[in-house]
Amino acid sequence: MVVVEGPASEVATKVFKNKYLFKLILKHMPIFSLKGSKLTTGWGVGWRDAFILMLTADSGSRQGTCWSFTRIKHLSTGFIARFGIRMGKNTSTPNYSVSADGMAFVIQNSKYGPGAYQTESGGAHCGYGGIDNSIAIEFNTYYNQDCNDPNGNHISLHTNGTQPNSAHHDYSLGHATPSVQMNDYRLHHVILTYNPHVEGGGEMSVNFDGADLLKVKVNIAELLRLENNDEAYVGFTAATGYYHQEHLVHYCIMHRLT
Ligand SMILES: [Ca+2]
Repeated sequence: MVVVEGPASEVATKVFKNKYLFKLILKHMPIFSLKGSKLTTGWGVGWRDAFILMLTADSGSRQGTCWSFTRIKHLSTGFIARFGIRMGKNTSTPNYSVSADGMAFVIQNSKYGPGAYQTESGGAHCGYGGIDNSIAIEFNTYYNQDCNDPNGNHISLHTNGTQPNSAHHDYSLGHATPSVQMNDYRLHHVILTYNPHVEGGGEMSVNFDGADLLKVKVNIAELLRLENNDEAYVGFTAATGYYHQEHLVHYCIMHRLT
């Protein structure tokens, strides 16, 4: 795998080889950016240096969520979300076996709205377990046997339709393992693309540090109960348990696809 360092825009350009198309997409105003979001719950959730979102500190039994202020429109016609995440411990001698649990990018139209948070206990659910009517793309950095995790370093797309979501892999539509340890406390660039216009009814794909890792057949408008068949809250969740680490989001920008 090629690890792409550098500004997010350069990473994105490498993903979207059709530069004309990419420019066309970016001409629209973003439908969501991290700065327009709202912290809703959790202990120690806050902004570091005014613009980096800290979902959990390096402390045990924490969970953090952050949602858009309002429901985001233009989801059902496709979107591109670009975000930078950093997980791990601020140490030069990392011990991944005691660095947990992971975070998720979540789209939800829960009955609790922007008050939705993890109702499952423990860090294993990455802050989204129990949120109804949601889809989560988790960046899971700890092996939990009881969740049937494939390993301690995987990206997985989880949903239970309109019912409460779960980090158990019975609810995974697909997973992949990056070649780098995700919680190495370095900034990693993610591009999540949702395109409902492909054959078969829709596709979500995850590019991690410039490498296409995961592609899953899914149609969110059919799977979830979206407001006006189109709108939902978007944001991030994270959790720690007995073991812990920092979970940070450096940036997030979403554009509509069409
Ligand atoms: Ca786990």
